[in-house]
Amino acid sequence: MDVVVFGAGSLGSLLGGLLARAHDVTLVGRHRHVERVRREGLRVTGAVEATVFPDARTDAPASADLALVTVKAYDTAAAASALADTDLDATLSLQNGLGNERRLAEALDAPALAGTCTYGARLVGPGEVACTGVGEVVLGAREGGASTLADRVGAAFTEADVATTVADDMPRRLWEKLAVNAGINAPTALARIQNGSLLDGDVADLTRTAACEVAAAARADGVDLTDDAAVNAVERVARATADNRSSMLQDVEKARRTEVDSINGVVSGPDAPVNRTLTALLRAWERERGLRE
Ligand code: KPL
Repeated sequence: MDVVVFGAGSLGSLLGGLLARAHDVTLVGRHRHVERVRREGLRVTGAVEATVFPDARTDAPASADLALVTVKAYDTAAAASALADTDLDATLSLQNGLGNERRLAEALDAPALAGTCTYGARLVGPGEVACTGVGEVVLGAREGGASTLADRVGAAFTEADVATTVADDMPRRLWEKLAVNAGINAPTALARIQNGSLLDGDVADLTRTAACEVAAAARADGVDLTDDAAVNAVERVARATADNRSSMLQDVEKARRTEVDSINGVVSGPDAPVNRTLTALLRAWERERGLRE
């Protein structure tokens, strides 16, 4: 399969590197990283070790079977317009937040699959990405149900030894992932702590409540996500990624805009005071640093 990874940051580079073991991969990313990959290949270190030689560039190629979109949620519209002239059979969003695949489907002339990913990744520097935890990619039709396209993409990922499940309940899984990110990302970013530190102490309640508020919003949207399921999911992921620094903590440490709008901000109404507070605090931090209006 011919795969273009649009957004060769940490997760995009890791997945691109893993997929390049079995497929033709093009990484689209920033100049310095792309230049190094072109000259010396991409080194995957940590829990998986490999050196691969994908194509690498700063703009979208003319065609690909699949565009794997891994940009930050707030860059999805820009990614879609950059891919507008690429001849594609399908896109797969592996991003935080809700609605990314809908945005891709609306903007591009190719079906969009939805997905979640629990692999841990850290961009060590140009040309090197560390796998900080072997997780799983789950992908499927964005509105749920069976999909031969999802089966085909899932088989291609499996062929490259990327642990992958094809699921027929993506809407529920995306809401559950939102509950996990709502409970982990903002608290770790604000308190500057690793994911595992959320499991005990005062902040554990905050994490659980943020996840339950997301579960309530999911139910209001017709998705069957119980509070228990949301709490179990957030605790399971915090335990499995205990030593990781969440993507939002990494953003804050690098003084970059966060994805709070697409995570806690999705459920920041009057019935969700914890998510509203977390959103307000991170937005204030971004505003003070000139990262948002
Ligand atoms: O997706 C993540 C993120 O950091 O964005 C989790 C699952 C919380 C792992 O750190």
